[in-house]
Amino acid sequence: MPDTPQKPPGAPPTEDMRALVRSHGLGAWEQSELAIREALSQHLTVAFLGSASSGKDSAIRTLFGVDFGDISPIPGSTVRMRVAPLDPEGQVLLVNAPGFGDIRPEVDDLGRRALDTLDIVVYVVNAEGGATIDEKRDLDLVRTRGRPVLVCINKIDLIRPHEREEFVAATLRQLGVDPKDAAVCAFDPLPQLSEEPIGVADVIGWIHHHLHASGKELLFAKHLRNKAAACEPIIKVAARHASVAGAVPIPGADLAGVTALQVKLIRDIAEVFDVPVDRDVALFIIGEVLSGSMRGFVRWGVSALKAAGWIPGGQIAEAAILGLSAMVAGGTTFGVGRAAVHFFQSDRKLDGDALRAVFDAAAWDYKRRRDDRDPTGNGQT
Ligand SMILES: Nc1nc2c(ncn2[C@@H]2O[C@H](COP(=O)(O)OP(=O)(O)OP(=O)(O)O)[C@@H](O)[C@H]2O)c(=O)[nH]1
Ligand SMILES: [Mg+2]
Repeated sequence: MPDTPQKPPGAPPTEDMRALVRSHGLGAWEQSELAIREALSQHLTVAFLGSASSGKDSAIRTLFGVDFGDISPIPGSTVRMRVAPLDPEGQVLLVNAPGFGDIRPEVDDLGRRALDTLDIVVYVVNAEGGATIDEKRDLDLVRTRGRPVLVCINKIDLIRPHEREEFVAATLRQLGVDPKDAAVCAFDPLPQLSEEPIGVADVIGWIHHHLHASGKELLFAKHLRNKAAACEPIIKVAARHASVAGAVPIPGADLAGVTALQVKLIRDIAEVFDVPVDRDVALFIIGEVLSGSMRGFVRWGVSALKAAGWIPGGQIAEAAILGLSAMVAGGTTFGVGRAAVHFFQSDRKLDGDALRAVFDAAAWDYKRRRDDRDPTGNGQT
C-alpha cells in the first residue's frame, strides 16, 4: 500500500509522483534503446535540385549548417551532379544537381546508386522571375522517379509581401504542384528584407513527415543545424501518439503508456542535440514537470477530468472523458518535449521550476491550438 492512501487522487506528494514516474519509466528506457539504435543505423539520401542560382547551396547551408562546396564529393560525382556525405560514415548523403534531365548518362556507380536510393527530393525554384518551361519539364522528370518531391519557392523575400500569395498560387499552378507539397522560402534572404530565413520550419516538417514511414526522420533531424526546429515535428508526432494512447498521464491514473512515449521522446531529443542522456535524466525531466500537479496544466487536467465524471484508474469510455484524456496526454507530452529541448539547450542547467514553467507554457499552447481546431471541446476532430 502507498503510505498516503487518504490523499485525494490527483494530488500525491511530489516524492510519490517521482517514484511513480520512475516505476513506469524504467522498462520504457530499455525498450527505446533498440528503437533508437535501429533508427540511427539507417541510410538517408536527400537531393537538392533546381536551376542555376535558385538557392540549392543556400538551402543546404541553412538546413544543415554546412557549406556544400567544402565537403568532399564521393566518387561518382560529376561536375553537374555532386554527391557528398554529411557524416564520416556516409550514412547521410546530399545530392546537389540542376535536375535529372541529361544527367543520368554522365554519372556512374556510386552516383547512380545515390540516385537509385533517393529518399527525398527538394526542388528549389527561384521566385525571382517565376517558374520556367525548363523547370516544369525537369520537375516532371524528377517526379517520375516516384520519390516524394517538395517544391521550394525560394527568394520569396524578393517578392512584395502583398503579392506573394497570388504569385505562389500562380507558380504552383504553372508547375502543376499541389500546395501541400510546396514551401514558400527564403533560404538566404537579403538582410534588409528579412533578418531570418523564411519557411525553414515548413521544410523540416514536410521532410520529417515523409520520412516517418521509413523511420529515417531521426537521422534527418540529427543532422539539422537548428536543433529546436529539428525537434518540433518529433514532439508533435509524440503528442499525437500520446493523445490516442487512451491513457491519462497524471497522478492517480494510468501513466505507463504515455510515460513510455515521453521517455522515448526525451531520448530522441537528446539524440538530436547529440548529448548523452541516461535514464535518470529522462525520468528527472518527466518527474519534475508532472510533480507540478498542484497547479497549471496538470491541475486543470485533473479537475476537468473529474468534473466530467472520470474516476482515476477507471475505464475511459465516455466521449467527453476520452476527449479530455487525449488533451491531457497530448498536452503533457508536448510540454515534456519542449521542456527537454530547453533542458538540453541550457546545457542541462534548468532546474525543476524552470522546467515546469516551460512545460506549462507549452502544454497550454497545445491545448489552445487544439481548442481552436475543435471548438466543441470533445476532442472529436
Ligand atoms: N534574396 C535572396 N537571395 C538568395 C536566397 N537564396 C539564395 N540567394 C542568393 O542566390 C544566389 C545563388 O544561391 P545559391 O545557393 O548559390 O544557388 P545554387 O542553386 O546553389 O546556384 P548554382 O549552384 O550556381 O546553380 C546567391 O547569391 C544567394 O545569396 C533568398 O532566399 N533570397
Ligand atoms: Mg550551387
